[in-house]
Amino acid sequence: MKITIYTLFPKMFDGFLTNSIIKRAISKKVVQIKIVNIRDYTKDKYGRVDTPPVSGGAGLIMKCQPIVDAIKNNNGYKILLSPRGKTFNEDKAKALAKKKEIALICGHYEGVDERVNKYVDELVSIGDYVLTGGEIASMAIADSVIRLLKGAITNTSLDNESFNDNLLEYPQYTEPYNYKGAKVPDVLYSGNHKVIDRYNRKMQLKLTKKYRPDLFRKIKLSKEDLRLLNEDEYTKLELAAIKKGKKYIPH
Ligand code: 6GU
Repeated sequence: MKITIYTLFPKMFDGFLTNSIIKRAISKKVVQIKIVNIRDYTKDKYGRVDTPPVSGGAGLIMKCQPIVDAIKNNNGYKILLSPRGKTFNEDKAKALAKKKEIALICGHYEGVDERVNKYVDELVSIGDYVLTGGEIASMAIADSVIRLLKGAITNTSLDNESFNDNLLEYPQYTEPYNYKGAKVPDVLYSGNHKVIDRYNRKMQLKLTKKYRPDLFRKIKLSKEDLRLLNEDEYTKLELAAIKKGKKYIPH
């Protein structure tokens, strides 16, 4: 895949391009990233790329000409980073990861001349807050897309992670068993992968239900999922039943 990022601040990408996974993806030719300085395309006699809006008012608005000329010969799918755009998510990352070429165009927070919009395919935001520019948003998008590309990371890392099937990731632990009184769940030492898988699925369901009820509502729960969700409840009821000398039969 080829990703071209158009920006007035190319230096902001130095760290991004030299971090381990992105750097490795570039050297393995999984992705080709080009950073283009929009300023190189201005035809303004004073070299301006932004000016105050025609109606007056605060801030500098990015001009049409440098942006449009910079992206003119790019045949990729063009995204203008803008707080007004549709909010980015993992499904969008997956859709973009299928494309051969994408262009990410970074705007100022004060804005971009409205007429640039018709030269791009889509406006995208990364969330409901305002950044000083589209640069960090473009890095977030590029990062999430690159890690989905074949060969960028080991594929097993992609299987059980947050947002697959609208489920959050299950908790993971490292040694020691007991850290300041907080213990690793014993089941994870059982060596029984069926039991561990079931436990992890249950934790995914419970954590998503608790922390992201909006995602939880979208999950198509299987009978087994419902059973897992109710398991602790049954155990409590079961114990109560046993205490009373009865056999508890869940239904
Ligand atoms: Cl894409 N740009 C800016 N300036 N702010 C944002 C954003 C984009 N997404 C969220 N906030």
